[in-house]
Amino acid sequence: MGRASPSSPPMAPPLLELRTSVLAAFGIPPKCQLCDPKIEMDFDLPIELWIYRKSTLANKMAGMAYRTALLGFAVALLASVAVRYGGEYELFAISSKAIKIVRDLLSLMEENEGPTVQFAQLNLATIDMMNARRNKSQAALKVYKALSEVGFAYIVNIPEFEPDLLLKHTKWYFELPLEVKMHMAKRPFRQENKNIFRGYYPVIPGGHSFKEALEIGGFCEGSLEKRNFPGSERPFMRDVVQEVNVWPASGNETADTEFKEFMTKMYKVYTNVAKEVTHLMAIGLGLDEDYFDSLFGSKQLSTLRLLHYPTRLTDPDLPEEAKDGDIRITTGEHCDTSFLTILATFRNRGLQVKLSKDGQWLNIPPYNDGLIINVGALLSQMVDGKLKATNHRVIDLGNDRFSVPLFYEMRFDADVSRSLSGKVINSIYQKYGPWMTNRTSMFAEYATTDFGIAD
Ligand SMILES: O=C(O)CCC(=O)C(=O)O
Repeated sequence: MGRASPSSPPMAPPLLELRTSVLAAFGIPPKCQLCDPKIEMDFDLPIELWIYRKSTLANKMAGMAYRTALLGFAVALLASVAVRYGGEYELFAISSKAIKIVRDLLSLMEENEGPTVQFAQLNLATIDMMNARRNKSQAALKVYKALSEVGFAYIVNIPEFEPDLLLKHTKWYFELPLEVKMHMAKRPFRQENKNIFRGYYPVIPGGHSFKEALEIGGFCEGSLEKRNFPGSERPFMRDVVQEVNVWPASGNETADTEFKEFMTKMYKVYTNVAKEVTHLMAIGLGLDEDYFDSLFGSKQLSTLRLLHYPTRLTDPDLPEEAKDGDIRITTGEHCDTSFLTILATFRNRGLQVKLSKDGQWLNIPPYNDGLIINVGALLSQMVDGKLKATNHRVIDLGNDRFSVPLFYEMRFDADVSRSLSGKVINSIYQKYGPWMTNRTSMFAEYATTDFGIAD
């Protein structure tokens, strides 16, 4: 399987050499990719990365020494590069590369807690969105190949995607007092609240899933009042899953408004990316580009989920199911249930995939400026297994971790009963709404949710 050139502009050769020698000094293999994952799938997996260090005093002191040395080194580097290259553009470009290297090294140094374990790294295919907009058929082949062989790929070069702002707003939200977040909690977590499907859920202790989240949908205006099913106190399922969003009231109105506007925009950016990828995938499957469009539309049930995983280093209730030898798990092995997932992991490591049932866990390197896509089990079934819903999990590296997936989900009435070839794949829950609520109830966060009565 060949490799193509990196998707981001090549690093200036002196810097590349410098980075290699700095990494070598820390005992990190020279081929490791801290900021520029190479494109194309690569199945010989030569790269061992992610070094988990024991939490010893010596390690912490060494970490501080590294940081100090690296910062001094960065200043010296910038000065020497300025003298060597001159010219404003080069200075700017090279400085930002240098800062990126130092930042990546610093974040690696911060992962200084936990056991010493190494996993191989899986290089995913990289789909360049701007190129795909110009040349759909070529990108469609690449999407099809990646999703049929691995089930995961990166989408990069998306001008509308703003990862740094997304991370800033996500962190702002999770740093709010628990009381403010609980005010927006879904009803199973705060009985007096009216929101059931959208809103906040706190960390649930004692399981393999260890994260707090805010879930945002596409229904922005309206009230949280629901119709009751005739003769019953229970609401209609349709109203529950088409519920309006709830937003923070932090006491800082400007920040609240900025958050709401930004996340509303991100929901649109993510769902547009999902739609574009679905078009490429349809072409790759030999279908019309808009083949799947009628399943979605303005009433789609897609969920943008902001996630914060606190470290489990100090988790007093770490259960057996959250341990894999010395590894601490924050999301257990699963494949996504629905259609397509679009995921930002920023600069956070921790996502791993398993390409076969008995295979090894492989690290998916983060790609801050891009989004990861992966296939859900329902999509895989709908296309007669031509696309792969790959199992994955998230492990704890001793730091707080943030990520933002969007689960691209159909409208309530979308027919999910048959596959492309006409095979019956869902005989009991033929519409997406009831199918989705049934599946979702299997996850700990939804186990006690009453989704109401299907109409
Ligand atoms: O946080 C991540 O990187 C992955 C999240 C995930 O697997 C999920 O929410 O299904």
